[in-house]
Amino acid sequence: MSSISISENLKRLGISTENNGTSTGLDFFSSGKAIESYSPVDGNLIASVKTSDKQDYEKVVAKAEQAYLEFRKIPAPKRGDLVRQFGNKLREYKEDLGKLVSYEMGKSLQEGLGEVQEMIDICDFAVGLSRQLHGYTMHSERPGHRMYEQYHPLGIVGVISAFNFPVAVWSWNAALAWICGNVVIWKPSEKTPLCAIACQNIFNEVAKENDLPEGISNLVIADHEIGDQLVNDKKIALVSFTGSTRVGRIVGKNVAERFGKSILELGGNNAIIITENADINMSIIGAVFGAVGTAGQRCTSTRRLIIHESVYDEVKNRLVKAYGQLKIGNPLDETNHVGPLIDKAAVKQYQDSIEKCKAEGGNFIVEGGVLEGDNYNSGCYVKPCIAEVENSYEIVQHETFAPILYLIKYKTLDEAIAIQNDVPQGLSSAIMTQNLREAELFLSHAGSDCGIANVNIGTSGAEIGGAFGGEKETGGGRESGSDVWKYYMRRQTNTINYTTNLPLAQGIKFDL
Ligand code: UN1
Repeated sequence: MSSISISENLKRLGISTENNGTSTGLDFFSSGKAIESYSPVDGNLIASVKTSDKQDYEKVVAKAEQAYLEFRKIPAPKRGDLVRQFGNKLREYKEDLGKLVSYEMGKSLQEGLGEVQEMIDICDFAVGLSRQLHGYTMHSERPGHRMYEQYHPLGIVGVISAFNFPVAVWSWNAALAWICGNVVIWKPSEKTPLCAIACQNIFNEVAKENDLPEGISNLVIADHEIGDQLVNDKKIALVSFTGSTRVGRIVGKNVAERFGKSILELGGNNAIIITENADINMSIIGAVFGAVGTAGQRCTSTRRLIIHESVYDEVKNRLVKAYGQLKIGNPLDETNHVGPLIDKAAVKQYQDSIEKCKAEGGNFIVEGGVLEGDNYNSGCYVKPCIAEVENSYEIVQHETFAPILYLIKYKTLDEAIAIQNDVPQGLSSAIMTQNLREAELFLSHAGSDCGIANVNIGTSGAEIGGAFGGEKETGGGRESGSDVWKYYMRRQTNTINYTTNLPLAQGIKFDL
């Protein structure tokens, strides 16, 4: 593979190959060990990054606390204006940031640009929302009284994000948190620190141009020990965590223990039901993009296809043909469909899952394998594969972050829905059908048990306007659109007496 030049993009994003790290705006607090960011695209070292230690973390929190006292006083629509400016900067930096996402994380350039677009979209959404943070007014049972509720900011919002969406997930949280009057401390994945530094640098430009105090957007590049510190820190009012169910279980428990709030976005095990009334062309495109897009490393990736017996062979044959046409390679080359996995540990998990699936009786109709040779020097490129399985296999019940697609045959729609729901996770789901009855049953209370249920759309690629998240082991959290902003605020009920008497509620008499 010819060497990829990213240095100009890095320069424009304010990233040097040294001296990057934790930042509260202008100040850097990075006295920990350095970590190195290697690209899964070509295996090259991109830059080394200084991390924060425990004392650095405390300094960042102190800055954030200080900034919050100022920031909460800025009217919400004015905070919205700052987010508008941030969104405009993202428009300017879209190419550079999208390319960095693609190079540091390994997703296709189209998807890298799409991720930055998702950031721009949430900024636009948050700007509008900054004038709509409204509560209800209600009628008091007492004469001459008024009752209403209002929403106040929480304080410091901690965001712990994963490598697979190294910029967008933070922005969903940060844009809402900011318009709500909070300040944010972001601990990104150690696998994609440069994407995070680029975002912080872009925000810093807005902060500088508006004379904002340091500490509204804070970045902590650090290992999981500092992540634990943040999770257990009473000063962090809300922890928004995206990652595995295993870690999310600990985060949720520890935050609850100290009566903090959490938003958990954990594993998915997403299925598409393809009925006998499906548009097969559309189903194939939806299924293949869902399964191999981002090399199967989205939490919304399609992992299972539940196919009606009457169209099973047709779908299977067309999938085999489609997989035969997939081009795997450098994700910055737009003729390729599939890029690398994030690192060699992910490759090992992919291989182990294939072995486990085979041991349980899985029949691979498209074989997997690790690619070798000049174009695959990083050792992170794998072949997307397909296996016929039973839904009950242990490995099928489990989320493997890799392009492994499982096929399951069904006879009745009730059976298909039961299979779709019979996994511990509950993030995204879809049905491919042109039949109204099938679609409505799938969307009804007797249908999909997931946080996201689509008709004639795949499982991935949700728009930011809806609430994003899932049920069961996916954690129950919601991020981005709809009324999700309420998670980032505390609700207060106010009752005001404008009379000269003090009547008590519930008709209680109390005279002195
Ligand atoms: C994730 O994989 O963590 O719906 C987020 C999607 C994207 C977000 C995925 N909009 O696939």
